[in-house]
Amino acid sequence: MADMLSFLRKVWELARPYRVRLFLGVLAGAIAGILEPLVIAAFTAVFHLIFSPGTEPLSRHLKNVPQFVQDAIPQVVWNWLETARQALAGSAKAHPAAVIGLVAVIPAVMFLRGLFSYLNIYFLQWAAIRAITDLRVRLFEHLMNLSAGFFNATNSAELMSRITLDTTNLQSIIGNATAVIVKDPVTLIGLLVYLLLKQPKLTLISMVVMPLCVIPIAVYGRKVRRSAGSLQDHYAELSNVMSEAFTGNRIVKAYNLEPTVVERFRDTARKLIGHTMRIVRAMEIPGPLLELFGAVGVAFVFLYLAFAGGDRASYSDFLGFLLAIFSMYRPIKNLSRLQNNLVQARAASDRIFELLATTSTIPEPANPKPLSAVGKDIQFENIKFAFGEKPVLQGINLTVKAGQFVALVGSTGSGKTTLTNLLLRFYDPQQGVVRIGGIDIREVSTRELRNQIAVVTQETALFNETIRRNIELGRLGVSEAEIIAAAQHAHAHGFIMEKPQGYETVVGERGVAVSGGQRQRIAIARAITRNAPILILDEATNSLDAESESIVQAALEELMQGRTTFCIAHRLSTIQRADVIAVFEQGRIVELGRHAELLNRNGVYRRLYEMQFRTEPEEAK
Ligand code: DGT
Ligand code: MG
Repeated sequence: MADMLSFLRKVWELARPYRVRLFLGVLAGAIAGILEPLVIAAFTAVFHLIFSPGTEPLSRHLKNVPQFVQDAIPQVVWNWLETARQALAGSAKAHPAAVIGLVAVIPAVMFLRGLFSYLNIYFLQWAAIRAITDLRVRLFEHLMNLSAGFFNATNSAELMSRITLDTTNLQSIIGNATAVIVKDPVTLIGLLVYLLLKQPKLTLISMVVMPLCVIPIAVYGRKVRRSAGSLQDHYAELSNVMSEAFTGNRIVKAYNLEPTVVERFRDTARKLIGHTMRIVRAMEIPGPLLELFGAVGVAFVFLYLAFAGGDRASYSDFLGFLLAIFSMYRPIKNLSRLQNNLVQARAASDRIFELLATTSTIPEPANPKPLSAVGKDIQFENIKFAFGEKPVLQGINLTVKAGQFVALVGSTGSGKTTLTNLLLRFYDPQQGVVRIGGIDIREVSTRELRNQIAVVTQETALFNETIRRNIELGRLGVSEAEIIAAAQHAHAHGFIMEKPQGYETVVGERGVAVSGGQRQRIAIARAITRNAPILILDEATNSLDAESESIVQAALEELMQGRTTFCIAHRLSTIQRADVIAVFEQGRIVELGRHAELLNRNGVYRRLYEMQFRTEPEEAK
């Protein structure tokens, strides 16, 4: 119960900016709810007037119309009703207009009820979709500010399903629920008051079985909650299967994995069946049960009338009574679903709010220091870092002077990329400090820090946009001339111009529409436009042929002028002129020095070097 309250409070927080429409929607719902008994009152009044206009005063005919409505009827209308009654008592043809007007009251009240029901749902949905859109944007924004570690640990397809599916669920459920939440209780109470006022005894008789209704509602509510949660999990899993299968479709094809993937999809999809059916049962069983209870109640009333006899009500009163009883089904049914709806909404929103509560493991400093990396040394002091148990980096001490060219070499998995990730503050080290110009990078806003760094990553990532845009993303708002100059430096201009659409070529999802080497050159152009004082090149030229590599290498070396550069390379030919070469082995820097020094040392570096240049070891000397 307390959970439910805190859930409703959160929903209210979301809806608060739209409270005016929300209020209008609630108001329209209340009016529509009140109009429901009035439809019946109007119906029975007209029925009574048509079948026994008699000589009784008008108020007798209107006895089913609540007093406050009667009081609100203006004298003109009253006179006109009286005219109609008299006409009906004699001949309807005497005053046809009055009679038609009288009968028209039924569609008129019906119209009003329909109109307000519509406004009720319209306004509430108006507020719901806006509140949900805000939530969606907030969720996405929140996720975008979470750390790299979070994205490593979380499945991206699952996140997508959170943002699209769970929020959509929440919206449709809230939309449905809000329509019910106001109108139906009002209708129900209105009808009940109407019935108790007019036919207290019959009403109570018909209600004896009503308490039984609580049972199915309570029983199914719990089941729905569990199934709704599992449904969401399975949908997330389904998106995951799909996203892997679609993005990895080349491997799926090459290895004939289609049946395997389809099988996995089928298994996951089938898991949805059981839970969906449980929800269907929970939603659909209470309805007919309630109708059954209602019918049993009415049957009791007939039995009472048949056996007790006595004060049998007049036809029209009894008609009104029956109409009112049957009109109560729909709101009761809706209210019984409401509980299930709310339970499902909570299951959907629990996850959303859970995500929103996730805090970044890379905290932003409260009072960030300004940072300009130009001319500043970079220091890694006694760094220790682990993703899990086993340290990926330990005892790292490395000072890089401003403008130096540092090469990080070493076997695969030895922690080179991870070290640059620490500089980018994708993660914080468990021990030790990274400083730029003496300032701990944790005291600088990540935004400002990353503004100082241009990076070409190992897995070149392009966005599914034009080449121009991909280059421009290095620094938003750069001029056309700069984009072209960057592309020329990256040795990309030539192949770009050969494409029919030139710079407007769309590179496809993750750059599939351009070759690996082209992708890499676009990424280098992007790094060039960034024009940042620190440069990280992680295997930046590994996809290029020897000729392009040497040209791009020349361009990169030009770019390195005056910038502090971290260059990770497996091909040692590209880093021989580095100011410092750091040799990594199992998370430690085992050798540090210039090319010639390291060769002379006869250690790890020399071994690596000789393996690559086995055919021409002479050259090394
Ligand atoms: P490379 O690119 O193959 O030459 O290797 P490095 O030296 O760039 O290796 P690095 O720094 O990417 O990875 C070092 C170790 O850390 C390796 O054992 C894999 C592990 N590792 C890297 N990234 C993650 C991650 O996101 N999560 C976990 N759990 N482990 C990671
Ligand atoms: Mg790497």
